[in-house]
Amino acid sequence: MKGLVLRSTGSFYDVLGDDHKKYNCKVRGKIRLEGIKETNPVAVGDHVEFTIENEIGSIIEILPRQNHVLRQSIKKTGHSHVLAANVDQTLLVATAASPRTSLGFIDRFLVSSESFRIPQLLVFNKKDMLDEDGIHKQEELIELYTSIGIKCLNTSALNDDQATIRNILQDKITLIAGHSGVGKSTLINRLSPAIDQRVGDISGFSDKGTHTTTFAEMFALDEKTFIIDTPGVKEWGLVDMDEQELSDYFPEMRNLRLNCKFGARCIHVNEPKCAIIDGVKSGAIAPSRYESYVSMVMGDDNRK
Ligand SMILES: Nc1nc2c(ncn2[C@@H]2O[C@H](COP(=O)(O)OP(=O)(O)OP(=O)(O)O)[C@@H](O)[C@H]2O)c(=O)[nH]1
Ligand SMILES: [Mg+2]
Ligand SMILES: [Zn+2]
Repeated sequence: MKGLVLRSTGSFYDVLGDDHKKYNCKVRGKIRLEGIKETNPVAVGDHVEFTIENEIGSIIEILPRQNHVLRQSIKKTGHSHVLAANVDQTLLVATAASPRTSLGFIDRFLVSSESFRIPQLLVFNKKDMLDEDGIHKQEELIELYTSIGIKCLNTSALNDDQATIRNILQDKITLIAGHSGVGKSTLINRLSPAIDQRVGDISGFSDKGTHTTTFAEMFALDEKTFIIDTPGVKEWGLVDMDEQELSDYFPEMRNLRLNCKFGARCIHVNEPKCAIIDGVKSGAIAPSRYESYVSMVMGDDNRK
């Protein structure tokens, strides 16, 4: 039978069969994947072929992927983890309230999705917790990210009805990511009363990064609309990319960089007649975005 992987715990998988029933599956034997060093071969969102014997399912094949979202494992260098496969868009839940999302984190997330050619959405949550100054700062951020072509929303997952977000999700598979405690599960519960994801209590997540959600899990909002809740992360490690390639994943730099004197060899850090550095001076590129770029190109991308 064919099915869709809804949840992975590392050794067991919940698979939604073509018969609309859920099966608990294991992986039988070794499943090979096109030369990727991954710590988990089967991912949420994978379409698989499986057999059932004595009520236990065995996944025997992963069908070709349209794409995947990889995260560099912070502990084991060189290893990456497939967060999900076959994703239509990614949605980052961020907040200027607690636990505050740094711009470095937002930019790493956007670059990562862009490198897998997956469109991104930014949802600024917990607006009910902001004072006037906070609201103003959040509006500036929305202006900045909207100007580089990213769809942004400002919300309170706790108080607002989520009709706008619901519309943006329609007929797509959306991966939802963000720090622990920003409100991913709260938002998901809001989107569908049938979903009842555990939500952390305010003191629980604090700064220790205790996760309430422990495994990525896919939920259906309707037959064609799926969302994937993921455990909160402290850092967004970038998967190998070279210096020259990085500026391609900053939409506002992509075209400008063609005018650099050193052309494709320019990494836009201290080269003369660099169109990107000029762009920062003229205001075409936001200083915070350039700062994120420099920290990524310098390779300290796992520390912010
Ligand atoms: N005031 C306020 N609190 C919120 C809002 N959204 C979520 N919270 C609270 O923030 C806390 C964490 O929410 P969760 O939904 O568990 O966060 P999460 O992103 O799923 O966290 P992990 O599963 O650990 O990654 C809970 O106490 C929520 O009630 C919001 O818009 N406003
Ligand atoms: Mg959660
Ligand atoms: Zn340059």
